[in-house]
Amino acid sequence: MAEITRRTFVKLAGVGMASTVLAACGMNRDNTQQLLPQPVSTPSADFVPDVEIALRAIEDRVEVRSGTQTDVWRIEGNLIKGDDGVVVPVAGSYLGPTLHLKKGQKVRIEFTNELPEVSIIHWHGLHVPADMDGHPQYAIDKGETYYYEFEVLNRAGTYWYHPHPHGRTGPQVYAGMAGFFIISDDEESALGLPTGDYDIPLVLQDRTFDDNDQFVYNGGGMMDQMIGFLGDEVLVNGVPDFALDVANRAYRFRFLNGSNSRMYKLGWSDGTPFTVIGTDGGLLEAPVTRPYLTLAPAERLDIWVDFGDRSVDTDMKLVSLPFDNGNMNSPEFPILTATIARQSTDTATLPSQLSTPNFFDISQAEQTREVVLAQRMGSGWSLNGRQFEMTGVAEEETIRRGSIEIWEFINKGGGGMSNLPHPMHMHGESFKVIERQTSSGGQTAWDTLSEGVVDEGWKDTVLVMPGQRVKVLRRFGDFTGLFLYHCHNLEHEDQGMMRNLEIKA
Ligand SMILES: [Cu+2]
Repeated sequence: MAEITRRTFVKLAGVGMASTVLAACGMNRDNTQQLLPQPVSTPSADFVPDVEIALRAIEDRVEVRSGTQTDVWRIEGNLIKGDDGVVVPVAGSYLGPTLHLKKGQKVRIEFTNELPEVSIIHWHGLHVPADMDGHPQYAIDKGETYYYEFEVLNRAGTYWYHPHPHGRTGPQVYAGMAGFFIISDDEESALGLPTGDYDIPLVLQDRTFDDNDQFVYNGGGMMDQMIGFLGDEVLVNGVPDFALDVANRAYRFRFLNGSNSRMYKLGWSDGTPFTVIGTDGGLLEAPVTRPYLTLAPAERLDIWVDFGDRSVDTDMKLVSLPFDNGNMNSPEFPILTATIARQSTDTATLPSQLSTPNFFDISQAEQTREVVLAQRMGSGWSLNGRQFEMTGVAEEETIRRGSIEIWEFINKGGGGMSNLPHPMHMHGESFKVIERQTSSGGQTAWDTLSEGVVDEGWKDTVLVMPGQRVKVLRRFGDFTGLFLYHCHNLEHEDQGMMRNLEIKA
C-alpha cells in the first residue's frame, strides 16, 4: 500500500473569491455564509466512518496499446478502513478503482489532488449534501486534500465518479479520470442476481491516438466546442479491442457511457435482443426487452445476458450500430467480443419482479419548470439563455426543500449545427422520466435510436434529442445548498451549459 499522507487545509481563498463574485454580480446576500459552506478541511471528529478510502489524482503512464505507454491522468485508490473488496483496482487500465459500497454505510473519502491544475470529484448519481457533491467551487489545488463524509442513501445500482472542475471536466475525464461506484442493498441481494465474476461493469469511452499512441483531445477547437469531442475508436474499461472470456451461463453486465460526448447504439451482431434489468438509479421494477441499447453520455444500463444456450468456443460481438443523432450519422464501431470459453453448470433464473421503485405520483408535483437547451450566439451552449456562474442562482432556479416538481427539458434543435442531442443530468436525487414528446422535425433522427431508449426506472441523466421535450419528476429533499444541473456532453458542460439550482429550507 502506498503511504497515505493527510494534508489539512482551509480553503479561505476560494470562499473569499466566491463572495467577491457575488458582490460583483449585485447578488450579495445576508446568507452568504450559509450559501457557501466551508469545505471539510479536516476529517470531522464526530463522523465515524464504516468505510474510509483514500483517492489520489496523479499523472501516470499506462500501457493502453500493447507495447507502448500512454500519458494519462488517473485516480488511484487505497482502502484505509473497511472490508476487502471495497476498493477494486481495474488491472492494466487508466480507470480509477471500482468502489463497492452498501446502502446505509458511512463513508469518508479523502481526495488528494496531485495534478498540475485544480480538480474535485463528483459522485455521479449519489444523493449527498451540497458540500460533498464535488461542486466546482470546491476544486482543490495540487497538493491539497478534500475530505468527503457522507452516508450512502441511494438504492443499489451502478453509479460512478469523475472530476467536476469548471471548464476542465472534459479534458480531465478524457485523460483517464473516472471510475465505478457500485452500491448494493438488501433488496437487491435477496434476488440472487449474478455476482462476483459474473457481475461485470463495462465503461465505454472513445479515444483518438496520435502516432506515438498518446491521447489526442481538441476540446478547444471550434467543432469540438460545438459538437463535443468524438474519438475514432472505442475502449472498454480503458482497453482497445476489448475481449472477454465468459462461461455459458447468465451474467449481469453494467454498461456506463463514460465518453465525453459520443452516444452508442449497442447491438449484438447476431441480433440477439437485450434484457434490461437496471438504469441509472438501480433495478427496474421488472425486466424489459430492447432490440438494441441507446446509451447517451453518463447513462447506465444493467443487462441480464444469458450465454447458457451458447456452445463453448463461439463468439458474440457487440457493436455500436449506425444511427442519426440529428446532426450527423454515427458510423458502426466494434465494442467488444465475448468468447464462450468454458462450460458452466450454474443455472440462474431471471426474476420476473426486480424491485419496488416507489416512484412519486405526478399529482404530487407542485409546479413545472421549463429549461430551454439552446446555443448562445457566439459563446457555446446555454440553459434558459444563461451560462454557468460559480455560485450564481436565478430566482427560477430556487427550490423549496422537500418539494416535488416537474422539470421539462426543451431541445428546440434549430437545424444544422445546433441540431444536437443533450444528455441532461441533475445532481442530487434521481428522477423519473414521465413524458417525451418529439416534434415532426426531430422524428427522423429519433426513429433511428428510439427503440433502444429505456425511460423506465430511476434516472439521473436523460437523453433529450433535437426537437424533443422531456419531462422528469423528482423530489428536492433532505439537503439545502447549491446543486448542479447540466448537459453531460462534457464539452457543452465546460462551455457553460450548466447551472446551479439552490434548495432552500
Ligand atoms: Cu449538450
